[in-house]
Amino acid sequence: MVNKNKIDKLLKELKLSNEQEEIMKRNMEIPVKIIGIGQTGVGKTELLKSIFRIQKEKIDADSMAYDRILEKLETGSVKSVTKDFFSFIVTSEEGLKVQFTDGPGLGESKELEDKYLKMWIEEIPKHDMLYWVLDGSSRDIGHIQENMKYVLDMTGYRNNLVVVLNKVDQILLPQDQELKGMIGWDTDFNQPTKNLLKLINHRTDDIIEKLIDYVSLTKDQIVICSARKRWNHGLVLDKMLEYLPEAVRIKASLNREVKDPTELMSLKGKKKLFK
Ligand SMILES: Nc1nc2c(ncn2[C@@H]2O[C@H](COP(=O)(O)OP(=O)(O)OP(=O)(O)O)[C@@H](O)[C@H]2O)c(=O)[nH]1
Ligand SMILES: [Mg+2]
Repeated sequence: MVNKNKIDKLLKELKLSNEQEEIMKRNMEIPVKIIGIGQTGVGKTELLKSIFRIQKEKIDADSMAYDRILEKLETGSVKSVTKDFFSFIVTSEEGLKVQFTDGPGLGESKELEDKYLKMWIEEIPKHDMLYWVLDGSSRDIGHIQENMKYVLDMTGYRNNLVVVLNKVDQILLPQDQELKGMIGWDTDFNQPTKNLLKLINHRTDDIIEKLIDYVSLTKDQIVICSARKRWNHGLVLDKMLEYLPEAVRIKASLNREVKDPTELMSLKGKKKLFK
């Protein structure tokens, strides 16, 4: 359910016919659509599981059967598990509906990569925003730079992209530090130790620099997390909402308990909200 009060108030202000109002109300129920891409095994599916508590009551009845979603959200450390595209809709506590699409990972083999890239380029434009998951513990970025540039050139999603550096819990401390008994991941507090955080920042600065130069992204578009440890994943979702196209972003914020941005919008702008 979207936030009825705010929306009814807005509709009244626009003085529309009943028919127009019906269409607009229906448009407001359309979920915000988000899609995540990345190499196989980087944690695309795990990230989805960490962002949402996939509970029966939160899954939209008409999106997909709950058991089938769980089956689809399988993760695996040995071979690639996600074979095709599938979407499901989750409704947040404030009533924001988000449709997430997961898909097959890139880089499994040369033949599959070309086939999958083509499929992604067809699938991405059906969405409001794209996020790209990277293994933050790997330095192998050359191939990803190329894929990213290609996909962004083909789809034009540069300004509606968030890059997620996942698996930062797996970055290893230098051996001399380890020998001194220092640890990377603090299991008591489930967060990186100061030493690991320093390393994470160093590593991510390096990746960021390479992406900014080659793919023309900004530093602000990049966020770090560990999906498996459930660390920083909340920030990932916030960042995604931040990079939605403007009209969709305001539609999303209408459903969240934040100050209402529509108060300061022109009538023309308000009408656009319901498109
Ligand atoms: N340590 C650690 N492991 C992770 C993290 N995220 C995912 N994994 C693990 O990495 C493996 C692969 O994760 P998936 O979510 O299946 O990866 P994927 O990107 O969906 O892979 P495909 O479906 O093959 O494209 C699983 O064993 C996950 O539990 C993380 O942040 N830290
Ligand atoms: Mg997967």
